[in-house]
Amino acid sequence: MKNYVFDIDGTLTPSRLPIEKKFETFFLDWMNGKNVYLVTGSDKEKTVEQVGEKIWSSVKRVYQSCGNQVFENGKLIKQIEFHLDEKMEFLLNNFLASSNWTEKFGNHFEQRVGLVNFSIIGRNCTQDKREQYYQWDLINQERIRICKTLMHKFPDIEASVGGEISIDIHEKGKNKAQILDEIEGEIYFFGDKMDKGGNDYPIAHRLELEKREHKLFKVNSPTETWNLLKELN
Ligand code: M1P
Repeated sequence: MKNYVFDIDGTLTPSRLPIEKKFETFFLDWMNGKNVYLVTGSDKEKTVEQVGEKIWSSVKRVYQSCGNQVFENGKLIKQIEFHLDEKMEFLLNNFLASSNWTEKFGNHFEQRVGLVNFSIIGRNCTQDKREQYYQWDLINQERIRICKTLMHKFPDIEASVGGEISIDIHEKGKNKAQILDEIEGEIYFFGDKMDKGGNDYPIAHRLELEKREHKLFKVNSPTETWNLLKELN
């Protein structure tokens, strides 16, 4: 049987925004009789807010914090701890102080279960500023640079670019690919950050490396995901 695995931000919903109502209705119907999994760097609260309680509790498993906290049919079945140490925090605070992006809005470090989400602009920014930072970062590649420096200085941790304004940081190897150990059979994976440095890359890379039966659907928007699902029907 096929297993359908979906990233959320940029794949099922716009980053940090709710799923389109008509897509939600379509998706709930499409899911029927299928093995569906969600995997995100985000936490339960944000995910429920974005995809809605119905999708969140109807899928087979939800892998929050890149798989460091797992819910099965709505019940918590696994979680691991991760915290930044003082040296890591010091380095990130230096990035914060020296960034060429000068507008800061607070909530730069968000502690999640098994993961820390870090953002230069700060998670309290407005939607408008979020979009401005995203466009600026596409040109300036600040988030990629921070991830590379962090991993170079601290080889035991891993950092990757997830949505539009932040990076996900966790223990080395505790990336999204860990979910592949828990799913048997063919995998259809939908994600928007499958390029190297993105938080969907470890799944795409491992599937290709292990020559496991799979299909990758690299999308640019939730609308593209929706269209692909219509075609798959
Ligand atoms: O899934 C990765 C990240 O996606 C979003 O990131 P941003 O806020 O940078 O757009 C958020 O849902 C974030 O929590 C998550 O880690």
